[in-house]
Amino acid sequence: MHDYHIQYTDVRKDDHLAGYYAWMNFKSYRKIAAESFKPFFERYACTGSGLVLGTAQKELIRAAKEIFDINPVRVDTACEQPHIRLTTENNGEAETLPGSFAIKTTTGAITVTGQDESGVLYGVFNLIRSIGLGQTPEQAQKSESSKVELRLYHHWDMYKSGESLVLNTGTWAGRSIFFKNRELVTDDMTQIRDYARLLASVHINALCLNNVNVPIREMRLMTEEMLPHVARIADTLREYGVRLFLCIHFAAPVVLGALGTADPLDEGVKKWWSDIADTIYRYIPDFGGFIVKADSEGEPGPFTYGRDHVDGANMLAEALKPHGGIAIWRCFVYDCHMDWRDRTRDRAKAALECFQPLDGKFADNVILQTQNGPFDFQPREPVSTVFSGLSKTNQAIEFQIVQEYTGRQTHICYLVPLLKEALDFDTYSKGEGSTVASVVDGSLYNLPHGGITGVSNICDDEYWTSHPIAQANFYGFGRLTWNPQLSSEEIAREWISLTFGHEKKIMDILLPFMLESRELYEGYTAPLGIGWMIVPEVKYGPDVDGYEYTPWGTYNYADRDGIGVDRTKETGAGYTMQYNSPVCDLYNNIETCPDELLLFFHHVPYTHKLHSGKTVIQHIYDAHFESLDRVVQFREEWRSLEGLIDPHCFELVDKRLGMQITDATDFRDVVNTYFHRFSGIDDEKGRKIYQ
Ligand code: GCW
Repeated sequence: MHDYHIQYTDVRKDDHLAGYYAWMNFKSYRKIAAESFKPFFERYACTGSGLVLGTAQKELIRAAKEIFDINPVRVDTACEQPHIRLTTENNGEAETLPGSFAIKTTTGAITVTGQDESGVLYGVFNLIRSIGLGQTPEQAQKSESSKVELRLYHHWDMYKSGESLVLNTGTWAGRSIFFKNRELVTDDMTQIRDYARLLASVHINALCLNNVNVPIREMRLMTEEMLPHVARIADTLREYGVRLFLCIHFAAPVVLGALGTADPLDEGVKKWWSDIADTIYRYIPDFGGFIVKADSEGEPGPFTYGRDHVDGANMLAEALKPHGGIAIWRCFVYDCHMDWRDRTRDRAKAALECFQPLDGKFADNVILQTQNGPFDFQPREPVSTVFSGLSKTNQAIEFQIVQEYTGRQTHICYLVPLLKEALDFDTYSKGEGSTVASVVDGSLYNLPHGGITGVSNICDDEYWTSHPIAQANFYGFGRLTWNPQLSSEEIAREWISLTFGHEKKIMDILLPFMLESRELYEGYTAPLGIGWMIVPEVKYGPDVDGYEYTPWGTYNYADRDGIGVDRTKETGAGYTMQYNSPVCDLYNNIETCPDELLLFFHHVPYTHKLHSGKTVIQHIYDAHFESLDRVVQFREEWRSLEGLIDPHCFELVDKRLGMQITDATDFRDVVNTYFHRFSGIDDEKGRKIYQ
């Protein structure tokens, strides 16, 4: 059988290629940089002091050197010659939310005002980005802030992912940058610092170090044994204004603490966690808090002790509260021992059924974190109903930036359109305009906390993300966490320009393909919102029935007549009714349900006509043939860029496109043959479907 395991790229740390600096390779901005910036970069002034402000100055100096060959001189603020002025004295120039900044250009100075030190750093990065985008000092002026308080990149890393292939746990991206040779990195922090720089450049302000599944070695990260080392990482991240979080294991008091129980209402357990928190904050004074996967896929939780999620989350929140920490509690709670024979139960309904009754009972330093869709990061899912159903609880949305289910860092799959769909989705929970973005930034219900989090696609390779183009997902995630209003195209344009320069031909070829790529992946994998037609465990490669008779609750119910899951109120599981009006009716009604989600909500015959005018079976054939054809065509287009792109990157992408084509061909043939055999309906265009 074809090997669908992760294909790593080579680690080439010796030559720091452009890929390592990603979109922040200042030297590559030289070609486009406006001369009119130069006089300003001769000098700089800085009001205030502090660690992050120091970083902002370093980055400014680095940009001056790498873009303009200038060693800027530090002057005082009274300087009358052109200079760049950094200041945290915010007299209304910048907004007051943390991280806000303003850039203002006059003949004498470009002033970067931050509401705080991070604001100055973000302002500096924006100024430099403007240069990389070919703007003038006048065009670089702006004032920005973000309502999204928590912008967190979550490393699902583990000790074991430091060296080996990872299947069901660990990072799906490749080898960990934090755990190397089965040890936590404790000495040279250069790579982690370079990474923190990339995070801050897109204004990500938090990082979680370890996987949501927490084996014993990772449990020890929060103990005296490991904290000195963890603190070194936190110290490095802090230079760029990034706070560290850790995932914890709910039963740690039993496993590590030798208590007989992890009951959240037990006084001994409470004290144990509170001592743990005190210890952590001694080493890491700005520690962000805990992320918890509890009572989920075998991870322990409060249910064991007859308690609920409120008891569990609030107990941890109480331990963190005196230090200003937050407990992030995941809503990925469902029965993973389902019976495919039992049609009355539906995994999609589980999260809201579990958490809605608890709305309003969580402490105000608890955030409930829900995946964008009700299942598990499929290429297409409707938006989770948890965002529509809670109004009194802080919420965060969790995306998967690593391509566990979207092409395994081997296929080009630009995920920003998927993220946008979820953030722009109207929950109607307070009438029209109640977008998910406004739920998770806390503004819709005026809640104290909220956030956007993403499972990181970073690994230890020369491009950080295995596939060079997957850097765009890291970049795009960060840009959207700061400003969910940005468009997918704007972000892709920025990324392409900053990464590959300003050659028009590159933009003309790469941009349209990136914007289509998620739908292409969807097109040759699973049709119309059904998902899950993949090899279990590796979660990659075609296997239509792979999950069909498993306990995971992820079925397609295909038979000779039709396919899809009936989730309607009248004849199905009723998941549609968890949405607010009018969304519930839109999805519940087969006439109005959007094509791309049809099979998620309805079981239909293969001959059912879509809004597109095609039948379902013809759509399946067309999508599989055409999506693959487009990738093949793109490879030719990519090859026409030879000479315009760094040769190593050019070849790497070309090679990966070859793998994408091979695997998409497998998908096309397996899925088409499967449904042709089942339905007996021929492709109306007479293309080759194997028997
Ligand atoms: O479906 C599973 C993924 C796991 C992940 C889990 C989760 C880290 O395959 O890799 O665990 O979801 O989101 O908790």
